[in-house]
Amino acid sequence: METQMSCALLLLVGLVMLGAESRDSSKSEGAQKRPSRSSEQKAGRCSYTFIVPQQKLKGALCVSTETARANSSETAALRALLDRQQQQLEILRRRLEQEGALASEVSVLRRESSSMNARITQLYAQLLHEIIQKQDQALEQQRLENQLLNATSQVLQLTNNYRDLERKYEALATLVSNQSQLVIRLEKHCQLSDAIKAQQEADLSERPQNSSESKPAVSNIQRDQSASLHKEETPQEVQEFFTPSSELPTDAPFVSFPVTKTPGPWRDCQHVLDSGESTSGIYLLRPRQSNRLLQAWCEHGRAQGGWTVIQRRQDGSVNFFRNWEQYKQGFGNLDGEYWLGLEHLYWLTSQASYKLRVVMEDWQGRQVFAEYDNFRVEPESDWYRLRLGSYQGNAGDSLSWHSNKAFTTLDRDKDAYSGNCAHYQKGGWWYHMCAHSNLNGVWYRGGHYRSRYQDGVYWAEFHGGSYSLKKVAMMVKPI
Ligand SMILES: [Ca+2]
Repeated sequence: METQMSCALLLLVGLVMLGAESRDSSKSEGAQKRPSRSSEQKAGRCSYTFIVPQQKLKGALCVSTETARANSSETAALRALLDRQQQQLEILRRRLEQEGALASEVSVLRRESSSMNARITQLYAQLLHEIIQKQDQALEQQRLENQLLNATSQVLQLTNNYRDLERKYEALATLVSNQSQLVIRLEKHCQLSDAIKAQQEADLSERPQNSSESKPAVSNIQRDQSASLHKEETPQEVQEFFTPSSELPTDAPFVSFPVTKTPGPWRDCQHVLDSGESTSGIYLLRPRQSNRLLQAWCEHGRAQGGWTVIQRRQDGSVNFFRNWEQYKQGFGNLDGEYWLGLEHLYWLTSQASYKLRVVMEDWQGRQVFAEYDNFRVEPESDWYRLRLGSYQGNAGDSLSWHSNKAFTTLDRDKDAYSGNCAHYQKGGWWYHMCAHSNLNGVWYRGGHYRSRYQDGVYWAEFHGGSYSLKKVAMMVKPI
């Protein structure tokens, strides 16, 4: 190709040089040229004009057509090459366009991805904020629930205190009434004795010799009178006057008001029974090594008596969903539903070896019991942990699973479950994870109950966890 180009250039340069030489020679030899122009004009218009040097040509003048043919084939080859290059250029251009479109698409996708990321981050932050807000709300709600619960418990406590005061007032009023009647009776006796004495003196003065005859007529009265007068002198004996006795008047008020020979306090209800008091009722207790006075219901009517009742459910009249302090101190009505209190229970069961008896009754009137020996609770420093011995009874054992467990209430979670069992079981108990027995749960009427959680008064071995028992009592007695 390059050789072809250089040949064409040489040809052109040769022609130009020839032209220049012809111009120079035309100036000097103008006279000689004129005859040729005139000959040109004479011959007519030329297709090609060959300017040849002034040298004398010798031989034939030839025009080579091979070079022209070579040039045209080279041109064709060049054109083909150019076409191919143009095609390649076209292909490259298209590819470039395609790649450019792809790149723009990728950049658009990148932009979208970054905006999506930003949106996700924003949503995540929003979600976190909402979660925190909900947690705050839940805490606040729980706090308010606790407050409400405390307020309700206080109101119930006050109501119970008021009832206790009313009962005490009634008892005192009855006592005053009885004392008034006693005073009236004694006054009558005194008046009668004065009258009899006066009569005796009169008789003696009238008939001193008949003294022996008069004795049978007044002997009964004298005996009674002298007896009552002697009794009047000693307050202890007067005190006996209140107790129902065959020798003394037994009017209704004397019998209805149970004044005991020894008003206590006793160590426990077994002590009460041992002291001769075999009537079930409320007694004043003071466990050994404890300065705490407490009242409890002594059950002497079943299982040989001497039982100190520490818990009782029977009509759902008392709310057992209470806090730690209330389970510690006790609550309820001593002649109805009540919880003796963990602190009392601790002092009570630490003075001797006790057994626990749980008595239960279902809604068909069937009664069963479960007994455990060596029952006691640890002090508050150990969360009133439950200690139980071996089981016997016909109710099934639903408490041994809770042995060695701390007591848990709504406000003090000591159970092994991740949440607070008291929250779900609605009571206070020696919860584990959570309960085979829940005797401080919600008292449902009719047995089987429907609730979101197993929160009834149940004993799993007796009717299962979804059956709320009608009557339950827990009581202790020294072994
Ligand atoms: Ca827990």
